[in-house]
Amino acid sequence: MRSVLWIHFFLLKAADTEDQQQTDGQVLANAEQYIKHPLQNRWALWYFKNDKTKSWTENLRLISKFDTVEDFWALYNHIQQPSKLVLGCDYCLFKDGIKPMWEDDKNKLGGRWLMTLNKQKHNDLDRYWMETLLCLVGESFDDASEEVCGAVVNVRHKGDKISIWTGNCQNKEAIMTIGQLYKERLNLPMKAIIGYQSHDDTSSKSGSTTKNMYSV
Ligand code: MGP
Repeated sequence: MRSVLWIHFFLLKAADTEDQQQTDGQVLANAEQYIKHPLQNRWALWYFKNDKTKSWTENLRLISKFDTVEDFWALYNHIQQPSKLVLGCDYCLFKDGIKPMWEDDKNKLGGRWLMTLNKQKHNDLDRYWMETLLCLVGESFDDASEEVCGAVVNVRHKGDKISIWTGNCQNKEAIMTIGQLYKERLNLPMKAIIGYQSHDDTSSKSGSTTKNMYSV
């Protein structure tokens, strides 16, 4: 939460400074201008390109890492919004050191809160994804933020998906806190239900759906 405040603070400060420069006509030596604002964690952004000639792992590429508010926005503004990606592509934002795959030690006992957007909701995709990124880099889930490993957006013909991955699917209390706060942050209607599924169930599923361990 503190970091989200920093984000807003930074934006206000930037506007402030611009005004000052315009009125004074001179550049003030303001330390605030030069110090980047640290995030609680370092994050890595990954991109998945659906090339059928390669394996799933080969299609996953690290784009960049960042650990300040300023570098987050620089990266965010530099890359395509999810809605502009080719169908079959993903972005993944994970804490540095955790690969965005079920097999990573930090993910293998975990699962994900999964939001599936029907096709009419494609226009909301970018807004939901930005809010998800802000929840992560802003550590918005109180102590339960520790449980967060990362988030994924899948751009798919059958309906886009956004998920928040957590480290241990047995940590019900933290998972429920994350789910409830996430739903509030996305401003989803009360009647909209999102479900949490373990990676174990997702990776071994035989049909098209995976059973929910929890829902909010
Ligand atoms: P997907 O990209 O998560 O969802 O998984 P999609 O495309 O909507 O497909 P669906 O099965 O959910 O309907 C697609 C496929 O990518 C999976 O069936 C796996 O073969 C592969 N895959 C996805 N993930 C997240 C992993 C992973 O973490 N590890 C490995 N090895 N393969 C994965």
